[in-house]
Amino acid sequence: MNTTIFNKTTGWRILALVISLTLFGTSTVQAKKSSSKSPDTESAAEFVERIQKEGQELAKEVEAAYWVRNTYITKDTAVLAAKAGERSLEFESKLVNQAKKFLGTEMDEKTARAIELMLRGSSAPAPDDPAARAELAQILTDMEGQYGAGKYCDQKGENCRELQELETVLRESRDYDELLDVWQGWRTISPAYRQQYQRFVELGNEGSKTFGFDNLGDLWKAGYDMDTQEFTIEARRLWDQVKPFYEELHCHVRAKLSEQYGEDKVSLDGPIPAHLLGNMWSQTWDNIYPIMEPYEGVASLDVTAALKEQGYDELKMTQTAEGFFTSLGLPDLPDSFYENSMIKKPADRNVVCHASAWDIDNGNDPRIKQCVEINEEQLGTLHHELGHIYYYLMYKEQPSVFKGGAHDGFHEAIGDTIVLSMTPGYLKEKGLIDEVVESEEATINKQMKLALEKIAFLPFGKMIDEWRWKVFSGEIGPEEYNEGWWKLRTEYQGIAPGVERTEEHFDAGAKYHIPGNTPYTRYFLSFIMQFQFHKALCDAAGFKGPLHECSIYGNKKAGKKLGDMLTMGQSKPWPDAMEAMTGQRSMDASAIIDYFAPLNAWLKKENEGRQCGWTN
Ligand code: X8Z
Ligand code: ZN
Repeated sequence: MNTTIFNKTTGWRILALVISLTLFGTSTVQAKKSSSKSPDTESAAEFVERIQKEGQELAKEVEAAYWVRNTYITKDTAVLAAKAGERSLEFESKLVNQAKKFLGTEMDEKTARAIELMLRGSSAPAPDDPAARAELAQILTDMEGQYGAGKYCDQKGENCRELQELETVLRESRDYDELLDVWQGWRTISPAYRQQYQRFVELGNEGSKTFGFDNLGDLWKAGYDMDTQEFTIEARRLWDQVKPFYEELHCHVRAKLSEQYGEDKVSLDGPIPAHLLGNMWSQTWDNIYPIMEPYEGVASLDVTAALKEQGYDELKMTQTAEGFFTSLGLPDLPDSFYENSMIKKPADRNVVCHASAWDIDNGNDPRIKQCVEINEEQLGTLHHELGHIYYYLMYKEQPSVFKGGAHDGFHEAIGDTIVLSMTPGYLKEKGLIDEVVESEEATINKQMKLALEKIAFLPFGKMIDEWRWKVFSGEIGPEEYNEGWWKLRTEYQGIAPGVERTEEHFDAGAKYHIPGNTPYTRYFLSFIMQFQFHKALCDAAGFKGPLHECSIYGNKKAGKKLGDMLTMGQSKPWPDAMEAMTGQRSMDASAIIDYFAPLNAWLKKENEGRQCGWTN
């Protein structure tokens, strides 16, 4: 998401580079030699100008190829996308070699920032070699396509089901064996590209070395305006802030699931079977809220039922999300958004259904791609995607090198911040619930539902890249991908597979962002920062009560604060954007902890006498 040429929120963006900031930070860029001309006599500023122009030209072709590939998976679109990817990688290699020549030369601050950004942000750098570039582009195209077209069929190869159908079972069924069957079933799609992933790691690591990094993990960590070591410590600090609360939630959920499925299936001191949490990857648990509901029937918040009853379709869902943003004083979406987006799953072809937002034609043709279903979760995802779109629209006038989130976690946090304002009061106004019940019990119910989404996610958000960082550094070798994966799943999330897993499997690969090669720490950061942002916007709106009751819907002051931050793009280091929005210069989990204070206290009481925690 950071840099220049091609922007989409998930997937294997390859046109941007990362070089360690410790090596090539602004001050180094500005220091030393007094000449601002490269050996070719082009000044740094002229170089930046030229590259952005060239990049925009190339982007037209690349964007078109990727969009078609993602919305129409065939052998032919694979050829087009892989070719486009190859050309991007070639451009990237050229760009980096040229940009490096300016390091250590004198230049103005803006140009220095631009060059710094050009030299960081790639999620898949290729070795500087045409054959390796072609191979890398091919592998990435193939893996994403295989995931997108993945299906679980019966033993005769019939009755095939796609991911969304399997997810519905995970969401709705309470039958242990049926759940386990679809859970295993989806994981039959990924062993096919385990070898390719291994090769991708080799190529990506080699590419990272060309740019001054030991491995791809270090390169990814360099996107945060701080030293890579410092970033690792920072992420760990945030996790430590929220971990005790997660453990309380885990303890309670395990006890309830044990009541539901029996102690023989869910032991009271071990990890929770991964297929019982209502989600294919156990990443959010709000689908099992009905089992967890603290006070039965109090202030029922069945938004899904209301959406269905009221005949919401894909368009109305999208317009509802847009309506929140415009209520803040942000602009209407351009007509082209509705003309060109894909919001409905096509019946006749394979597409990559995993939702994403695309900044096509420099902010002039922003689009989303989402196989919208009519339920509450998808309404949330639409707000999430529009958060990306509004970022694109607001930083549209920035030079293309500054188009990007302050860091990638910022980009992920915008839409989710808005969703935190979808309070019972807001839902009532939209006719999606009948009445707002105000009581302590209602508060606990609502917080439980949200915690099952937001708190349950945190260790998952953290462990995915923990696994990749280890894979990239070689600490987890190719022969132990699955063992390493489950070790981290158990350590962080306290979950375990309900059936034996071996190195024949490739369970990491059954999560989109692995074959799609999208870094994941951004979501961990986002889930923490969105509460920080929510608090700041509620302050701007002059809200005085407890944070979980605040909605900024319709508040122009909050909208201005948000809009101003979005407009900055990545023109400044992220602490500046954070300060503009919150007055703080660092990421901080206090807001998410404060927000959930009532539930935290309730859980502690519930867990009295229970043995919490698990052993690996
Ligand atoms: O991938 C996404 C978005 C697109 S950027 C739909 N998310 C993560 C996921 O689905 O795993 C949003 C939350 C986490
Ligand atoms: Zn996103």
